[in-house]
Amino acid sequence: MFNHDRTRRHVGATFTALALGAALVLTGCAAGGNGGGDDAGDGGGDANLAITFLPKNLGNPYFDTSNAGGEEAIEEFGGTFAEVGPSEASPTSQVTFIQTAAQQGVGGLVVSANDPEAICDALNEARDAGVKVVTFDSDTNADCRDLFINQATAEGIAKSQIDLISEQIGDAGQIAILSASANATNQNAWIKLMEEELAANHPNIELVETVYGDDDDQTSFDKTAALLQTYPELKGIISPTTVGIAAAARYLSTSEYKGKVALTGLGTPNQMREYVEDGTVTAFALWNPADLGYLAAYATKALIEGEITGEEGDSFEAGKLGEYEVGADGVVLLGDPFVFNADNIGDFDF
Ligand code: RAM
Repeated sequence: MFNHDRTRRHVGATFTALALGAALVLTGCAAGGNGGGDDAGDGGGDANLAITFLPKNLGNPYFDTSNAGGEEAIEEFGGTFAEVGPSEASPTSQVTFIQTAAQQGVGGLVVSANDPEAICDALNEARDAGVKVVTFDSDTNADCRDLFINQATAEGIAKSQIDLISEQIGDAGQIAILSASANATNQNAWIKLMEEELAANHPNIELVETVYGDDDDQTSFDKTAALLQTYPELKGIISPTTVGIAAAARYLSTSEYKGKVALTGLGTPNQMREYVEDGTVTAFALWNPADLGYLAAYATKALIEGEITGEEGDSFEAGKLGEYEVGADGVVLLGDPFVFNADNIGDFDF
């Protein structure tokens, strides 16, 4: 499912995106001026193709990669890319960034939400001011955005997580979940479905606790240590966050639990490679974050240019990814989750 050449290029693009995003913020150019129409290049007549990406927080390689995909798309269609974001993934930390982008007159905002409700007023004010709002990765309530670009179905993600841990612990014993922030829309949806999948099909697996590392490396590391101390019988940990799984793997890899307590979840190949190679982790899943950002950018363009309104059945072209259709509740689906293991991890570089 991955285009290897493209994912390789994105690693280089990641640094470019960060540097460019920082430069735009520092010079106050993120919005492309009043309305930004002049900056839209040849991408659609008078359309304001100044598009700002707002991740849950900065400094997470997952979002570096997804936003580099967005930047690639925006360059293709002649818009202006910017990235801004808070240092902490807390419920309201994105509000001021949304307000600033709206004041600057961007044409579109692409947001991964830390909370389904907390940024809604700010997003709707931006929409009232003419900004198209697309959530990606982690949604808000559906009435605060025009579209949600979903990486994979929540059911598919939840099932892949439970299948992986169940294979790794022989379908029996205690497990825990190390999540991102407590309000994260995406992780909470996946966790709820994981609980349902456990109840329906895995009677011998007991979920003892879900803890929150806030998508912060040190907090996630400390929560892993605490879990292992609290539950001496623990057989496995699922961490459905790229920050959490990498921190948990780092803890396990030098501990007495390495190879004894299973760890799976959602991770990036580059962050997990050493832990797959040293035997701490056998398999984990993800989608292609660069494609997610790329698709979100093209969807935003289609909204800005009035090609779609976000109605079910609307369809649009997403460059090299081809044509996509809007489903129920304004959701566009990227594809299926993908499982990484020792046999294939060498093929990926993001
Ligand atoms: C982290 C973030 C993101 C999530 C991935 C799997 O990077 O929480 O929202 O989709 O993990």
